[in-house]
Amino acid sequence: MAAEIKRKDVIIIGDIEMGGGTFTDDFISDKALSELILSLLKRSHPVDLVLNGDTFDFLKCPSRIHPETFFPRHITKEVSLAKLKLIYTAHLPVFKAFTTFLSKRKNHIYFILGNHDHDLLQEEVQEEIKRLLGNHTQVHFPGLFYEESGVYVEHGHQYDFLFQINFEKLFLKHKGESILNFPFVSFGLISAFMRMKEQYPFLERISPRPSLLTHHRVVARKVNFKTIGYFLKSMVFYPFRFYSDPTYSFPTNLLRELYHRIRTIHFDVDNITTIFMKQNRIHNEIVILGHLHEKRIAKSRKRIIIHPGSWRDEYDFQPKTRELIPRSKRYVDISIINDKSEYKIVDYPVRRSIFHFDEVIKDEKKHILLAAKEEGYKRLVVG
Ligand SMILES: [Mn+2]
Repeated sequence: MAAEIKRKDVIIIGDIEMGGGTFTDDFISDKALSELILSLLKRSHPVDLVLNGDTFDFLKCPSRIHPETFFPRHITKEVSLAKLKLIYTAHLPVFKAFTTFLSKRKNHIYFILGNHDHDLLQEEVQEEIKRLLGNHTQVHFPGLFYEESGVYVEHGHQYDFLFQINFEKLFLKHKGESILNFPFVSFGLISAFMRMKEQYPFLERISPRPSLLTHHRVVARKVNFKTIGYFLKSMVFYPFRFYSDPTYSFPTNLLRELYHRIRTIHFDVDNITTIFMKQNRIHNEIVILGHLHEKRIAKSRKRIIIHPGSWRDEYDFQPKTRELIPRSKRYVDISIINDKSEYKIVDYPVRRSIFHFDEVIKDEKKHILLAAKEEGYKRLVVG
């Protein structure tokens, strides 16, 4: 009797970062992403679609947009649900593509936890996503990682000192309500930087950040001023002013780290690949990480670590020409045939033009809209 061939495909897409359609939302590739998801329907064997963290940008999503955007610090389940509603409205084509993808019973979606979608830890949010996708059996929230036949997928923020989630204390109590226990830096981002992101929405899409800031002194000064200001207030003022508010308690071990970062203007994420390898607890052949928004491959004799890059709208700054080169979107396509895994890193074609840095900083909002137009995305909030 001939052995039956067992095949399953695993598609990994990370750091999509769908937000609320406002100027703090950096995802505009609805058209490309939904096309890609729908193309998976052609496959006759089962497909696991693994969304490797930061699928949603709850962190930079306001909880309401009228009469103006509002970014609360206390994330109750109601706040998370209000944000999810905005994200759903702003990115309907992607949700519809997920739903259609799930219409085949053999297909599954896994939402892995990232640091921008910490809100997925709220059970009500998981239930609401299942409801929005019209499916309660093929939608999964496995937590930090996905594992299957030698393949290991994790977002990677747990290896990033500044964005680690404290799993010993996932929730805080505030005024009798349960709220998400964000890392100190995430609370800081919400309170100190969202208004700035609205004012300079394009800058944060450009890499590398340190060299960029040397070309934009005004913003560099503001970033440093805000960081130092928030930091000082967090040490000497907030703990007293808001003594009953646990989101203002100050983690002293951050002091040295942040001081170092301010001095070196180091606000990019840590080298999580190295930290991951040092911890060396996972021995799978194919490891996919996210969080770093750039393509990176680390190969050894026994295994490969792949960072496919993000799906947000991002650019590489060319210092010589001062051009902004759009980064391409990528996913990892793994086929598992009789427990043997093979991977492909696939570039998804999105046609975009090159912007000029000096033009962009003259009118960032105009270029945000221009980029969206090139990808056929209609923003929810223009004003
Ligand atoms: Mn991340």
